[in-house]
Amino acid sequence: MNNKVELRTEFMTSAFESRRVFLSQASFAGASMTLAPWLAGSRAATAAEHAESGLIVHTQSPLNAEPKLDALVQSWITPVESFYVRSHAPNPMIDPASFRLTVEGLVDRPLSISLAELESSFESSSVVATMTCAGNRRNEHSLIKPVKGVPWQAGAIGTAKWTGARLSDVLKKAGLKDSAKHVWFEGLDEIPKGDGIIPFGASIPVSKALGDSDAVPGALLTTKMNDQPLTPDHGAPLRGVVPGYVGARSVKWLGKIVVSDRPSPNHYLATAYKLVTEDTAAEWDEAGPIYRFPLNSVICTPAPGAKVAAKKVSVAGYALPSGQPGTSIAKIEVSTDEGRSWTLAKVTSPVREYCWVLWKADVKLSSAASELIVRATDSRGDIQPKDPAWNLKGYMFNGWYHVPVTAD
Ligand SMILES: Nc1nc2c(c(=O)[nH]1)N[C@H]1C(S)=C(S)[C@@H](COP(=O)(O)O)O[C@H]1N2
Ligand SMILES: [Mo]
Repeated sequence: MNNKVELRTEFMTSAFESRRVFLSQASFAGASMTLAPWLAGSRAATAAEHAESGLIVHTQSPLNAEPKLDALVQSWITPVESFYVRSHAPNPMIDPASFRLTVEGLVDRPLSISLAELESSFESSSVVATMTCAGNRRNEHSLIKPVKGVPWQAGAIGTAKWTGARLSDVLKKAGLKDSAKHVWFEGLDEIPKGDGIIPFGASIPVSKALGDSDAVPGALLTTKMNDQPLTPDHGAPLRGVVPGYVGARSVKWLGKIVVSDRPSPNHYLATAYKLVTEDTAAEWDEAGPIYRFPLNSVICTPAPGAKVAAKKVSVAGYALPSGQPGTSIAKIEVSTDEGRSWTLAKVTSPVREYCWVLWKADVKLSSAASELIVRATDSRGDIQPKDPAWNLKGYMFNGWYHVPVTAD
């Protein structure tokens, strides 16, 4: 089964034809056509539409864009139009009617599942979970020493309600063999790499795939984001979501699952997304793949350079516990004197495993020009480092977050 080829032919026919396919995707998913077409899932957004929604567009094709930070603290659940997009290739064109998810490898019964079967044969489950790119805050990391990659500010993060089938149920239906240790995900995108083209891929340990708790599935095969059909930018018609893991493990446009005795050989699991300090074969070989995201916190308002009332500055932001199971934010602190003294912030949102919290604090400036600083501590007692170690790809930056402001 090839999810793409037939479609490509159809798309080549004419602009009218391609429009028809997109619309069928939207109506399959029951999208309301009163929504803007790119939100209703009928097509990808243009640069102008993203700019209108306030996103900072780093690259248009593939789309890499993040919201301005003040948009992120408007609500605990991030609206889709304010949700960052990180894609390595243009959105693939997928016909939802002929789409099949295949499940193969170390299973008793290989599966080929249509979207309708996924909805009718498996119980639907929802989870609120934060998605964050391993490269979030790369621009600050690059102040230590510049690195390549999308220069993300602190907006490559968002929290959504994800809905779909539990991966564990699909794997149980296929029947895992005893030797099964890792679950590979493969996207339907086509990323130029060297002389060839590869899909985006990832894998997670079987223990995580089957590790559902009462509140949180180990991983979900999602068709909905915030109760609406997934948009093309976020992986329609099907994406994996792995709560607690960096965004790169939540594969968009998911077309294939392979169960294996080893981690995926795909470039984005086997090579990229590792913490190395030198580009040597020894370092790459030794470093394991990044899975869980780190503890983090960021000030979203005021903006850098803002003029504020020295007596009372209202500060707001997000804080993310590390993706370790059972971990939540324990303490968020703001300083105006370079970290000599700290004011406790108040959490203004629900507190959940694998989710950010939003917070607020009122502080006084200790001098006419000051930096606001935030740091968080989680329930494991881990505290954000003041200055984290540099790494070659600029991943996992979670140092104290600084915002320079001046008294009005
Ligand atoms: N197929 C596919 N899945 C993908 C990617 C991609 O380029 N292709 N990017 C990954 C990365 S690096 C991140 S951070 C998240 C971003 O998800 P979003 O664009 O929905 O915010 O998707 C992940 N899944
Ligand atoms: Mo990412």
